Amino acid sequence: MSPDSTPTLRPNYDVLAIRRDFPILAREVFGKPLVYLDTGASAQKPRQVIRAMTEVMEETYSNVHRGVHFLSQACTDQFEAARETVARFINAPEADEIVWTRGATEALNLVAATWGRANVGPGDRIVISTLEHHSNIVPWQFLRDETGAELAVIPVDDAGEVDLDAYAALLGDGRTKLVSVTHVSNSIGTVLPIREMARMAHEKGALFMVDGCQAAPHMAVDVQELDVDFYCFSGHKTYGPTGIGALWGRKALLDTMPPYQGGGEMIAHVTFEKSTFKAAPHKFEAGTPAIVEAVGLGAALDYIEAVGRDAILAHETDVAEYARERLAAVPGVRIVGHARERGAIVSFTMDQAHPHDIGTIIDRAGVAVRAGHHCAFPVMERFDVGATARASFGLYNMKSEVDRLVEALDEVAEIFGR
Ligand code: 7TS
Repeated sequence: MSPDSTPTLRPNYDVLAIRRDFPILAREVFGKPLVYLDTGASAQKPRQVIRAMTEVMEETYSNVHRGVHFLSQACTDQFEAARETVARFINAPEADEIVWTRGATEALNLVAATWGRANVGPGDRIVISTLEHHSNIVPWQFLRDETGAELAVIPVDDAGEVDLDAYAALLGDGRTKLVSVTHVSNSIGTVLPIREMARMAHEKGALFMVDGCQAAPHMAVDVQELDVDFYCFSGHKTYGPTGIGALWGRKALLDTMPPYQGGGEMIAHVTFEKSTFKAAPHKFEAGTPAIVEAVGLGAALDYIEAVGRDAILAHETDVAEYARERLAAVPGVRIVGHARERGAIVSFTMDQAHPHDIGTIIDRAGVAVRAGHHCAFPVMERFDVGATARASFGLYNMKSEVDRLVEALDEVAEIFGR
């Protein structure tokens, strides 16, 4: 089959117009047009986000929630409007259920530290999966070590799908207090059956948290339809800035959770004897927040919605599936992860070369992929690879860029000998 390297131009999906919104995509690397296939690590930023952040700093910037003056009010309105945008983006019932965090990592740590310490004790169990990023492993290890709880792991099969029978068995005895899993695996692309898994957890009285880092930028997320209890994601992976992310939690849960950090913004009243705290979400947001970044994230989510999440998913799936097909045909390439439901991530190894060598050589051809363990050591161990090369796709990628990747891999094969 001759590869079709033309961009996927659907009636409502003009990838070339989208690319023009991302200034960095026009640059060259080592004299070659940049092919950015590392959106899973961090997404590039459209002008709309850059402009929204610049405008805040040029026109309305001030600290939020503190001043009576014009700018403080204006900036607070923008900051809180961004919270509403996040709520709408994941269909949260109320904007007050959105807690600003630095990213998914902080959101996971927040839930482990506040909900966890208040609700988990010896003999209780937290369940995660083999597919987790380290940020959905380590905070639960802290909690386990502090409380004497057990941390159990749902295994995955050779395709990279979670073993639902093993999961059911882990839930069986009713000791599981919380299940926390990724929506989409960052290392091998598996999409987890969140709705089904949340239903199973709830039937056994456990809460359900989702790390939505690799899902929020790529597919429609509806926390009410998924019927989960906590959901989090990072701004920088959703075409927004670094330093900002969001945690959604059911109001009834957030209301009963103790604060995370102490400081300004989160208190109702302070004396040296005792402090009282604001209601959620503010009790979890000590200190001056990432104001400009929150507004930037709001602009990024508006951008994603304007392109259309169903259209993005269809486009990215098309490009990623094309990549799987073309990579599988490269001699010596082994794709890791073959789940039936998969996101826009393709992880692979090559007989001839270490992933770091692959990444370094193709970088010279302008192609940026990530090489390493992807902060998911247990996945590497499960699939018996030390590392993989990973191409991860965003709404701006094209099939012609996959062709560039494959051409660059030919060069790797030449250097290392077939
Ligand atoms: N969870 C998942 C599923 C992730 O992919 C990442 C980052 C995180 C959590 C942590 O996000 P942060 O924004 O708080 O750092 N993943 C990756 C990656 O795949 N390559 O670089 C970072």
